[in-house]
Amino acid sequence: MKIDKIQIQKHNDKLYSAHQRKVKQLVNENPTAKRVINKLVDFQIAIPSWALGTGGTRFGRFSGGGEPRNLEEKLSDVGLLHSLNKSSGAISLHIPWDIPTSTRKIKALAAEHGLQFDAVNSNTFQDQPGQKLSYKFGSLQHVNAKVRQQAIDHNIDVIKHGKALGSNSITVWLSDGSCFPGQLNFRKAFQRTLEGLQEIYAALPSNWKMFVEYKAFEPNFYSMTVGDWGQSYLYASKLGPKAYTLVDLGHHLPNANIEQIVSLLLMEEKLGGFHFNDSKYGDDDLTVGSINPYQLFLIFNELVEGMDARKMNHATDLGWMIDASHNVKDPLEDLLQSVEAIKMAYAQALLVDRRELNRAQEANDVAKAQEILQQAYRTDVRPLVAESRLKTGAALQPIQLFRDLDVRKQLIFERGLNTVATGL
Ligand code: RM4
Ligand code: MN
Ligand code: MN
Repeated sequence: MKIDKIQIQKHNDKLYSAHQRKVKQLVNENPTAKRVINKLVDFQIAIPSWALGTGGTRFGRFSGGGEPRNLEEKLSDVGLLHSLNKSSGAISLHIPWDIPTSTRKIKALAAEHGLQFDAVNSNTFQDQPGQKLSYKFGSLQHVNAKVRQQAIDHNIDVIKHGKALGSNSITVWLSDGSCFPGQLNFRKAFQRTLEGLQEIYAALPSNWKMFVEYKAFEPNFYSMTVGDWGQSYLYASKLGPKAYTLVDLGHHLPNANIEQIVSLLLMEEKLGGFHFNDSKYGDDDLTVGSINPYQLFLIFNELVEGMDARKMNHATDLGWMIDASHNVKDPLEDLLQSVEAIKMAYAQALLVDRRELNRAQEANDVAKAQEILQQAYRTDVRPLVAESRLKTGAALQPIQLFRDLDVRKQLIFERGLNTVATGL
C-alpha cells in the first residue's frame, strides 16, 4: 500500500485554516519559531525494523494483523510512516532478522520509498537455529575462544551487509554478563570483550562508526559486561575515534540522570547516538514521551546546547533511532507517536533562551534558570512540528490520516491477518 500526494493534500486542506491560525500566533510570540521549523524539517529519525510487528505481553501476543512478512514489506511500512510524517526517512536493520535476498533490489526499493539505511545491528544475544556454538555463557566475553570468534565473525558479516546497503554504522549490543557472584572474572571478561570489539573495529570501513550500547540489567542478572555509560565509554575510548557510546533511554538504573550522561559524553566527543523509548521501571520499550516527556526535553536541552558548543550538525552528526516494542497498540500508530514526541522535545529545546539561561547560571539565579527551561517546555509546539510536515508535503495529523485511510485494514487485506514480523 502507498499513500499518494492527493490523499495528503485533501487531508491538509481540511485542517489548513485552523492550523494556520495557531502557527501564526506562535511565530508572532517566538522570534525563533521560523528557525525551529526549518530545523525540524531536516530532522529524521530512524525506524527499527524489529518493531514493526507486535511484541508480547505477559498474557500473550495480540497482533492486530497485516504485519510485514519480509524485509520488502518492512520497507513498505517505514515508507508509509515517512509519507505521513516525512520525518522517518531511515530504517535500522537487525541481522539475521533482515538479511536481504537481493541487495540490489532492496536498495532500489528503499530509494523508491525515500529511505536510507541507518545503523545495522548485530545479534549475539540469542542463539539462532542451527548455530554451532551457544551463547549460554556470553558471546564476546566467553571463556572459549571459539565462541568469541563466532560472535566476531557474525559482527563482521553484519558490517558486510550494511556496507552493501549503504549504511555507515554498526550498533553492538551485548547481553553478556553473569547470573551469580563468582561466576565471572570481571577484568578478564572486559579484556576478552575488548579484544573481540577490536577485531570488529578493525573490519570497519573508514567512514563508519561503531556504537557500543550499554544496558544495566537483563532478567536473571548479577553483572553486565557493558553495563553503563562508564564501561561503554571505556571500550569506546580504547577502541579509537570511530567508536562511540550509544544511549538507549531504557537501559539505566531507576532515576539515572540521563541528561547529565549525555552532556558529558558529548563533551568528550564520545556520544554516538540514541535508541529512543520510554519506561517507568525497566527496559519497557514504551512509546517515546509517553511516561516522562520532561526528561526527554531535558535530554534534548543538553543535546542542543552541547552540539551547538561543538558546532555539530543536529540532523546528521548523531544517530537518531527509535528502539521500542509495541504490544497493545498498532505498531505504526505507536511509531508515529514516538516520532512526534521526539520532534516536540527537540523543538522545545530549540526554543530555550540560551543567552538568558547562561546569564541566570552565571548569576546563580536558580529560579530564573528554571523559569527559562519551563517556559520552553510548556510551550505547545505541536503547530510548529505540524508546520514542518506541511512544508515537506507530509500530513498535518499523521495518525488521523492513517485512520481515515484505513491503512491497517488495507495491510491486512494485502498480507493477511496472521502474519508475523521477525523482531521483538
Ligand atoms: C535490546 C537492545 C538492543 C536491541 C535489542 C533488540 O534490549 O536495546 O538495542 O537491538 O534489544
Ligand atoms: Mn536498544
Ligand atoms: Mn533495550
